[in-house]
Amino acid sequence: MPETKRARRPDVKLVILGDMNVGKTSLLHRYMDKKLSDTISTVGGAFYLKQWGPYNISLWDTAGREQFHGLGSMYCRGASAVILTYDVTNWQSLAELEERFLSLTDTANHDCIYAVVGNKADLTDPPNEEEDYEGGCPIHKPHYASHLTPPVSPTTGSPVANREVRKEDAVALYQRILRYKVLDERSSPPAEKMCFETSAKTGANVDVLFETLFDMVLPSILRMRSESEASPTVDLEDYGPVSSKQTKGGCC
Ligand SMILES: Nc1nc2c(ncn2[C@@H]2O[C@H](COP(=O)(O)OP(=O)(O)O)[C@@H](O)[C@H]2O)c(=O)[nH]1
Ligand SMILES: [Mg+2]
Repeated sequence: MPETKRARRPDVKLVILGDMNVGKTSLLHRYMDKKLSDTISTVGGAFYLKQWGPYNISLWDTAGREQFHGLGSMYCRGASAVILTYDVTNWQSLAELEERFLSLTDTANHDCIYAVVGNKADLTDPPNEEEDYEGGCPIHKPHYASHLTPPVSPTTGSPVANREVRKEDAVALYQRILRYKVLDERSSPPAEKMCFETSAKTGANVDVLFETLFDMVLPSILRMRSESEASPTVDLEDYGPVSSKQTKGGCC
């Protein structure tokens, strides 16, 4: 088979899920283009293809908007890794992962791995003062006793740009995900490895996030290859109306 044709076949699928505005598209842009581009609202979904060693990994962006929500489970079908993304300054965005997005992953592979990612870490106040990004997993102390009472601006009455979600909350969600998936905590990747805090704005932890997952899905690629030696992987054309950058149309 010609190399150009082979290069277009994704070996494995990674999907990024989460509420609107948490920074899913920005994280993908930051990783793929090494910059924070002006993002436009994602319609339906879009994907990138990343070559990782001899393998091609498709990275699927999704729309967090309600009207495209039904597409989420379609995008998760056959996924080997799912990034569940929230905004560290928005408690509700973490709650939504469990309430709305986790069930969409029912169509993912049985050996799918899950990462819980808190984006916009640059907005925490004071910025990253108590955090250490070394090693991919930031460690920080909570800024206030209860995440249920986020700080409120005295002038506007709206929450200030500050941390509303603690790392412990994300770790607890990861553990609930393992239970939901009926996965054994002892044989699953540990929460400390699978919970990240990132900034698509500064790039903090973004490469570490994606590349940790790429390395972790390699066994899944080998398994799928050995299971279906005879049947080829799905060609990009098979994904229907989605273009290699952005969908044009919406959905019901
Ligand atoms: N400060 C900050 N803003 C971000 C970050 N990531 C995304 N944004 C901004 O948040 C908004 C929504 O980002 P977008 O990637 O479109 O979110 P999506 O709806 O989840 O795809 C945009 O204005 C981004 O510039 C980040 O890490 N830090
Ligand atoms: Mg988007």
